[in-house]
Amino acid sequence: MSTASQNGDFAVADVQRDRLIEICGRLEAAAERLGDSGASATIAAQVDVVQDDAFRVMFVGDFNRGKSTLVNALLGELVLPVKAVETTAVITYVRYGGERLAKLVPADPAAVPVEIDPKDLIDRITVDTKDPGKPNPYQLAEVSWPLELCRHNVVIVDSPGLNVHDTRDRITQEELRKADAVVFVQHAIAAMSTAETRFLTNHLGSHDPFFVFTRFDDIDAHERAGVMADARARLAAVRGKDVDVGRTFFVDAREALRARVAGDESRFSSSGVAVLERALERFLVQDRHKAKIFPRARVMRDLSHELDRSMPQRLAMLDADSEKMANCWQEAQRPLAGLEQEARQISAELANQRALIQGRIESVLAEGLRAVAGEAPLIAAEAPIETKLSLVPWEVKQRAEDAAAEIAQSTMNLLEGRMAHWAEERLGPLVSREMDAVDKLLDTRLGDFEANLEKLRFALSGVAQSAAGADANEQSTLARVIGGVGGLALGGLAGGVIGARFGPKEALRAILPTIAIYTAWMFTPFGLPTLIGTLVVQALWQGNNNLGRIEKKLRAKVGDDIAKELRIKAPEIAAAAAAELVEELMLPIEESVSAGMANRIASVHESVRNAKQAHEAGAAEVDRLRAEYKAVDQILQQAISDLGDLMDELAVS
Ligand SMILES: Nc1nc2c(ncn2[C@@H]2O[C@H](COP(=O)(O)OP(=O)(O)OP(=O)(O)O)[C@@H](O)[C@H]2O)c(=O)[nH]1
Ligand SMILES: [Mg+2]
Repeated sequence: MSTASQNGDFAVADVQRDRLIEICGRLEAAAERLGDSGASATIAAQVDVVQDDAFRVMFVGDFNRGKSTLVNALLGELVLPVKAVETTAVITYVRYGGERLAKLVPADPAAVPVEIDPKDLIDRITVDTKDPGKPNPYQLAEVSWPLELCRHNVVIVDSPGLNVHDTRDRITQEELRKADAVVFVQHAIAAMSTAETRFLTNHLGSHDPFFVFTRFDDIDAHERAGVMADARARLAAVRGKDVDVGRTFFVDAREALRARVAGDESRFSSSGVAVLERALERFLVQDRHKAKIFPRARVMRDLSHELDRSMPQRLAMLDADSEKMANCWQEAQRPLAGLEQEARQISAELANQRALIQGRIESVLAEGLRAVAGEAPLIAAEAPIETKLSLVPWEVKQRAEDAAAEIAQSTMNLLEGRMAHWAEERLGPLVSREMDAVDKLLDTRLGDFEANLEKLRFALSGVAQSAAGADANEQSTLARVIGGVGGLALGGLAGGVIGARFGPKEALRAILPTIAIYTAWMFTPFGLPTLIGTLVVQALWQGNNNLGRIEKKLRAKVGDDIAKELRIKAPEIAAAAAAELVEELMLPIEESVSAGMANRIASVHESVRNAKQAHEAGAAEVDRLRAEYKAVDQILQQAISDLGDLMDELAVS
């Protein structure tokens, strides 16, 4: 972004990220020196995630709205294809790279990605105007470019125009789930078309998009204030609340691109894109940066506390003589077996919970689909269409079929919107409640597990664990460490669910794409028109010449048929969507909980083995290990304090 700010906010965020990585590096080494392989693997996994974690800024909108022009303007070069017709055919990621490279990922998962000359990129990812519907052989283009903006871990995502091809729309919707910031691009001269309104309602409900209106240059100066007010009012009508003025931008994207290419910063500034750029930057380095870094820092601090608190027990095991150790180990066998048993039980309870949640989501979803199906006749009676019925003999059938197809499509579109709304109202809160319940279950059960683990460690060392960190309210429970680490490391939707709880909005972001994909499947029209065309022809044959009445009948028939068909499909769709949702929400949690408990048990074994080996090797080795533990303790204390500083800084900045 602009040179001045590059050295500002992004630099601060970069430094904080690097500090977290550096502290994690020290912690990993400390865990290794303690011989705790589970902890060191956990920390290493966190470092990998923090290192790869990018800010994804996704540009979406109908075709030809200026998405690629805007992205190029941010990049300062004509990297992506820009044309006055439907253009972008493939989702494109732009990342930082020292060299200019482009890679195409084939749609066929068995095929390997191909490196291409970036100059050829435009040819390869541009829609074939002779056959726009032809699927592009690639599913993704990845561009590396030596751009300052992307150096700060920003990945820019350009997407194909919406509402032209179903498959491209579907890919875009999936991609939205991963976006940190969404830029919804429209024309200032015709903001919020029916299709755009639908997209905003159905797919952006859980995002706070940046709204960009291009082609502001096409509007006469004296009309501009009116156009801006109108666009904002339309947005507010759909969002159901006033849209933050700071989230709407009226720009001349083409001018911005030209100015950037010419290196003319003042022209770039007056294009309006500079303001957008700064707003995006602020959002990324403030809101998103904190949302990404803070929970990781906290989980690392909790883990450091956990390691630190085991220190007196480790030392006590070194102080004991080998005969006493052997006795303790003997004594510890029962609690150890108990702990293993408990771990199995907790895993089983989670699996149980998953089945319960799946059942609940399925039944609520089926109920919603049926309710929406029930609205089909009413909606079909009013659905807007353009085709007019005709009595001219050679037109009758075709017109009737066209009208029926249009009524069906228009009804389906409206129903899809109802479904999205319904998911937002009912399913979002349900999922967030269920995940809260999982959170509580983990709190209690992992709390028990932790208490038993502590008993075992006490049996082995004769020393109780020291109290938690200085802040009593921040006392780390195993649930928080395991839940936090697991969710975050897996990067899954579960990430924020435990440890740092998701609210209904995040739950929605997690479930809406899945619901949209399944409802789209449900609302795919199903061979209505032919049948209905014949019906109308019959009515006319029977001497019914009142077109108004015939259209009414046609609408009633279409509405009833849609309702019937949707009711038939509802149970199957509800079952499939619930299964997929629950798998995405719960499996990462289950895996991290099982692995976390197994790690704790393994760590007990490891600490006993280390003490035993030292005893066998003799007094010198025991002294060496004692000194080693004390050194590691220092490192842990320092890391805890450094993480605390970083968290304080993140909290106030
Ligand atoms: N006058 C004017 N033209 C613009 C503006 N933004 C984009 N254009 C032009 O609009 C056309 C479409 O721009 P693209 O960037 O290809 O649009 P897109 O949204 O990426 O289109 P798809 O890839 O088809 O989805 C190009 O001819 C641009 O030069 C603008 O703000 N003002
Ligand atoms: Mg484009």
